[in-house]
Amino acid sequence: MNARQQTIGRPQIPNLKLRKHFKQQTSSGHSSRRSWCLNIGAWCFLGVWSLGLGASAFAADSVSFTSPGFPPSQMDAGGRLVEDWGAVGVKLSGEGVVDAAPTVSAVKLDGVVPAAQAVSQRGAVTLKLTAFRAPAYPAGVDVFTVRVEEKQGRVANVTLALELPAKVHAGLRTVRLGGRAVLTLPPREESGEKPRDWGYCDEASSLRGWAKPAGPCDPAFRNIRAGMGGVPIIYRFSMRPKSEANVVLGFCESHWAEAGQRRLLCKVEGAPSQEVDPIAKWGRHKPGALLFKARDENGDGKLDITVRGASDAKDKNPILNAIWIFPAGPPPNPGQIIAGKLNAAAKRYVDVGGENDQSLYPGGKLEYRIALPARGAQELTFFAACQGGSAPIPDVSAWTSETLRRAAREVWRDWKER
Ligand SMILES: [Ca+2]
Repeated sequence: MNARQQTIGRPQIPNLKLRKHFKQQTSSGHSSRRSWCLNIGAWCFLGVWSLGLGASAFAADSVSFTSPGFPPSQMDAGGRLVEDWGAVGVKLSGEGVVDAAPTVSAVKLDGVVPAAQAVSQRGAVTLKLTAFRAPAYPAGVDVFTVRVEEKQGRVANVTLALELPAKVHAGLRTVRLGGRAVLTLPPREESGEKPRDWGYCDEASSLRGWAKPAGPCDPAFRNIRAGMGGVPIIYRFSMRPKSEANVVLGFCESHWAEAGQRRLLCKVEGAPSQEVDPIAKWGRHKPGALLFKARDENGDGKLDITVRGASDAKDKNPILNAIWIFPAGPPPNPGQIIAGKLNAAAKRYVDVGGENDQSLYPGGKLEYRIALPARGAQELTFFAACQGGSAPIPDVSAWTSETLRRAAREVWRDWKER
């Protein structure tokens, strides 16, 4: 099964594991925990309980929540979501924003999904953090929603910064710890961060010196970006709306020796898609170039370039070595481009994965600038990896806030009816 097959479709409930887990929990559980739990219904036991066992079940210092058959996660007294990889919290700042400790409690979403919620009155705004477990195969996903509401009847500009473990690496849409995706971020467009004129906007990796081009050629052929895990490589370039350009993509395959392993689907906006097997077309270690008559088709002033691995290829990880963008007109000579003799004539020359490459967004701090109208509200939703699992990667996973919420609702309704 590939990643996509694993993460779409109806939720899969590990029934056998579920029964075993439930049995273990109820037979070994703390007696005081068990007594209140039995009072409010055994199904709730796996959902939410107060960790402060002396306190009432629905107003706690910290709150655990889960989905049937999964080990629980926790929201701590500070409203931070605590996972096996670390904790994620939210820092709010802005004019009229004051500090205040949250009230953390157990709530039910849609009347059935156990969740933890932290609410704090922060002067100009109310901050509400909600977390629940969705039964996404195989380890579950925690959905963490940050909601900011304006309360004083005037426009509010606030900045919301994510607080994460020091060792994480933030990409465009995921935060990773080592090779593990631990947090899925909302689309970067929602951050209020201004994009650069051009750059990559994907979950691919830059690999310097990966390719070993044979013979003299442009040095850009030595470096690549690679879509490990089958993620696409995506670039975006600003251009005059509706204008045209000659776009050249450069490739050099140095891993496979035989054709039929890695095939690439290349889409440049405004031009017909092209599929290429670099070994079949050019050979191993042989630089090659594909030409596209590009056009800003949707008139948004940006040219989108996407390279994907063919879904039925043995190796689904796409690679890309170089990009040239030339003015519209007669097509440039591929041999001269490969030799690096037309770089000066190009409007953009990108050593993909190399020296002059860049991300579309400057990155750095994970901050979201939120402009709230009077009495307005805004939500940002993050997906967190649970114990033994990873966060869904956009472009590979089909999970959305809506489908995760629906999956949680269905599993708890089914569980309740047992
Ligand atoms: Ca466009």
